[in-house]
Amino acid sequence: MLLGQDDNLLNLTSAHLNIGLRGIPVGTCRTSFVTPEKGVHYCGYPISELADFLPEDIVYLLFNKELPNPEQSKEFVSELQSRGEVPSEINSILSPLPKNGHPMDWLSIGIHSLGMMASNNDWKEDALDLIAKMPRLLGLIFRYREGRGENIPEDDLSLNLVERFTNTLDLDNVDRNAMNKILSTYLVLHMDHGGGNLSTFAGKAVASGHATVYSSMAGAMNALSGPLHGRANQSCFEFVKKIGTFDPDEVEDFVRGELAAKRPVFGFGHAVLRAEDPRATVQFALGEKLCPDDEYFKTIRTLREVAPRVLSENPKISNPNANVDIASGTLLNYVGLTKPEYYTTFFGWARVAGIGAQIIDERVVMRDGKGIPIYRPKYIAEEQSLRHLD
Ligand code: CMX
Repeated sequence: MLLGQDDNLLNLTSAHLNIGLRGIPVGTCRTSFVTPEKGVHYCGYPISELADFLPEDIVYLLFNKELPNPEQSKEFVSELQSRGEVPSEINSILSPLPKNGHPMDWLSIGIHSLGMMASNNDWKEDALDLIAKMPRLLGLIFRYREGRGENIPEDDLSLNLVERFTNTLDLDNVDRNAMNKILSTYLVLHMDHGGGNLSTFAGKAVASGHATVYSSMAGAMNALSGPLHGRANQSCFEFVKKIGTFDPDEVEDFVRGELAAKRPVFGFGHAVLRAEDPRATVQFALGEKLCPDDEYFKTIRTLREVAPRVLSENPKISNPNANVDIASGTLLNYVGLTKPEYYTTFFGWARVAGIGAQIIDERVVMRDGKGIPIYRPKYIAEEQSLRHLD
């Protein structure tokens, strides 16, 4: 495969340094790729074709590179159920954690702790076990962090992944079916996004030193927690709440005001996509069915009309269209998951599947099963660091 013209593979110059490896090929990805027009594809399927599948089926796809038939799907749901038990010791680890700590920090600690208790030191076993344990772990994190550590329902291992989370959460006055549907779609849409996004790359890099899947995934979650990465979905819903109107003229004034103040218009723009993210399109369609009259949904519906037009006025902005984060917070809020600081944990929950599958590919499939060596990119010494050399 031709990657460049010289024997360094690329015509690298100093312009390629200190830019976060942007555009520099590192490896191949077997689970997903992103195109400018259709966004992410999982194992060749555009995401818009997968949105209504059960999350378990998409985990199967990412691990096996093909969709399961109905029998395989049933078997895989049972397999994950059989791996789902979370050791009870996790309760005494989570319960004293600082309640004002960010939920992503709780998630990282939770995953690391599970690893100390449950790792088999086997890439695939650990990845599947962690996927199976995530709903209970996340449910417990919500409960302890909210001070609801009493009377937690037993983990019902006959349920599917999403149902096990909402069963542990056990919120009053919510439509559990609507919550399950929104979460299922959310998980499917967020499971994977190519090989080079920061959290996936970080997780694979940690795994390349043969840390366990749990340690690697805790590292990936730390990477995901940053406001420039996964935490954008939290910021996006906070932004929508701040707008406080769905009147097109007022929304336009708000957008222009944000741009004038040099603040981002959240929910719009993308590094790779050059059209509306199909994951946004799917979520808008869901919202039109579920909550067309919700005040925040009305705001994002207006934003979707107004913001691309205003952003297009700036030729520097490569994609003025809606991205995945525009609608997810509004939908989660509508079904009763009202606190934006938790939204990145759902992103993390989903990504455990994609990152887990990619870790397995890099550890035991690629290079005829030999795996990728430990990551060791090259850094060039700067003048200052050479100062004491003769
Ligand atoms: N609001 C304001 N300015 C924006 C913008 C937006 N929505 N989208 C792009 N720009 C600006 C960039 O900040 C950049 O400005 P500078 O040249 O001053 O640095 C310029 O337009 C060109 O940017 P770009 O090449 O079009 O896009 P980038 O790859 O640099 O940035 C992204 C992509 C997502 C960070 C950016 O569009 C943004 O900040 N969006 C708002 C935040 C957001 O919704 N993030 C969630 C992303 C979801 C996802 O990645 O899937």
